[in-house]
Amino acid sequence: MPPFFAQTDPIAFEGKGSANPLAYQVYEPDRIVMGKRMEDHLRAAVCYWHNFCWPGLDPFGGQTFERPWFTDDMAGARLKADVAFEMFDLLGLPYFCFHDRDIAPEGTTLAESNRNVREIGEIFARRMEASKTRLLWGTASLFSHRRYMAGAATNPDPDVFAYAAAQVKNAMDLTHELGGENYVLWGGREGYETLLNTNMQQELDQMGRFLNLVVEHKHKIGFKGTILIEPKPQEPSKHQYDFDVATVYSLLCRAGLQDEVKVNIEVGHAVLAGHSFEHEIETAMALGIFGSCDINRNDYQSGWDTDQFPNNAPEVAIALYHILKGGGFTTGGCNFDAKLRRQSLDPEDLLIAHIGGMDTLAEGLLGAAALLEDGTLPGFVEDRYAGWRFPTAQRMLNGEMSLDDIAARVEAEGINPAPRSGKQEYLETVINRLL
Ligand code: XUL
Ligand code: CO
Repeated sequence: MPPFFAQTDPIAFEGKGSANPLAYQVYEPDRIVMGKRMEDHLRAAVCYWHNFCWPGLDPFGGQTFERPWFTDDMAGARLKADVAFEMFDLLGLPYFCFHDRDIAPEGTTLAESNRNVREIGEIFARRMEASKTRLLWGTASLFSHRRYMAGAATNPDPDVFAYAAAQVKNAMDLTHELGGENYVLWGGREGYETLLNTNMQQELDQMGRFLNLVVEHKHKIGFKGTILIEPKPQEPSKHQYDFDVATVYSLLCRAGLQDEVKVNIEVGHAVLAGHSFEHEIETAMALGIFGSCDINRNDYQSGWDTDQFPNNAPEVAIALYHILKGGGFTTGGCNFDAKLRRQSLDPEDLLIAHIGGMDTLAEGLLGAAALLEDGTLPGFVEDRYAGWRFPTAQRMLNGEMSLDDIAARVEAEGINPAPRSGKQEYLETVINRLL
């Protein structure tokens, strides 16, 4: 096969002064930041769907990209797999992610679809022997085919639930065999369009059982990776049951899975939910369910999912500050769930987009490290809560004191708290000084 990209040498680090768009300016995989290699901090992944499957359509126009593998058959799927690994190797990034339907066409039966997926899985296994790129996560598309228009796990038809479960089993088994480090569930249609035709309690019961089936299967096959749910508030469903991190936590508690499943937080989904990305990260950290990130950028005006490549380093720095402060990634990483704009037609645009995204992540990592190493921000927060270290405060927190006991103490000691400044503007100047 002739190469798809004109670029044949792996993308090199050339430093900040370089005007070469096909070189990293900041991302140096081996550079040590806070005792760890950049690559190991960021654990970046290339996604299959936006790069190799999305044809460039929008609601008003069709395909803009012309790719030789857009043939909807197994020959195209094989070519696509080869080009994908060509790109992974050029970028030198450590991970990739895929949906089952990204990698192989749907057959006329599930058995045929599964065989198609497995055949491409064999190509992946072979290519991974010669490539440094590993699998961050696999997933199943339970939202594209019309059978899923009313949901997969939450479909009113139990046969759709069964079909989805069978599809997930195949995708999980393949993810496990390829050494995937996580398995993701994004429930694009696990929600509803109108309550006029929806039994919400029934659908939540179905969703809880489906998640338990996935976790049971994970243990059965000995998959050591993390099961992740990716929250999103709307689109394609009008109302989704996995709206944001806090809503996912309630779903997990309802299903008894809060210690088994974590979240894959996407920047754009946080924005669509009316949150900041760092709010979602910190919520997950506080609830003990932080897993992984889909790194991208969303248009702040549009109201839909724009999946742009990140290019705002200070924003990324603040998010990574919260991730590093919480201990960093374990099995998770930064998956570029981002796509080119539909006018960016050239093969090299795929490379340039990832290089720019990686440099933004690397710059953000350096910023996050600066915030942590300076210590002003974490120190300020620690100080703000210092009163809780005293034994009387601890007794209020650990349940040793009742409302009566606390009220009696306030009276006996004449407690009359003096408010202290939150110093937001000062802290914002610290951010501006360091980033
Ligand atoms: C959709 C989305 C998905 C998930 C995987 O908005 O983010 O691509 O990341 O299904
Ligand atoms: Co995503």
